[in-house]
Amino acid sequence: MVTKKIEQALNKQIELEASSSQYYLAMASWAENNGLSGVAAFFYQHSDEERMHMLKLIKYLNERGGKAIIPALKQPPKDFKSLQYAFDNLLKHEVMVSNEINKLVDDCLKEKDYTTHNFLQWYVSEQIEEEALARTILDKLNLIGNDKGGLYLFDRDLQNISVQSAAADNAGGKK
Ligand code: OFO
Repeated sequence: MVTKKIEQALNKQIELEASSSQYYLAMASWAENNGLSGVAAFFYQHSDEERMHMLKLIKYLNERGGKAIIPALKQPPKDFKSLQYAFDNLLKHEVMVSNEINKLVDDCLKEKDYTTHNFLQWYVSEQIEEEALARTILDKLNLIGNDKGGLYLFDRDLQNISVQSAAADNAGGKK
């Protein structure tokens, strides 16, 4: 059974994962409208993953005797001024989510909720991976600068990353 404090904190995290999913969906749609099909595939995939993160939390909270609340969401931005800007936001967003997960882990220790603490370790590792991926992509973008050929290859690379990650998920992967 989770305490009220942990129930509230998990519900806050459910909202954060749901809004991450919406946010990346907005980026996917923007990229698709700008002819960047690989980037769009990457963000669509990422948006799906965030939804899975949300579902995992909802199911866990309900199983542990808490009540998961499905949140209302704010509309994400319609436009992003550049690719750099979109990925910069992705990284900032992931760093913020990592900080929130860390706070949640800390709350679990204070409440002596070792079961939820254990459950959250998956999120801790996931955040490390997501931050690292966002940094790698930003480094690539910085290298490319305004080079059109580079941008074409970058878009193709992201398409491949999305296909691989979708295949890993379907093979019973971690997400
Ligand atoms: Fe849910 O992993 Fe990103 O935010």
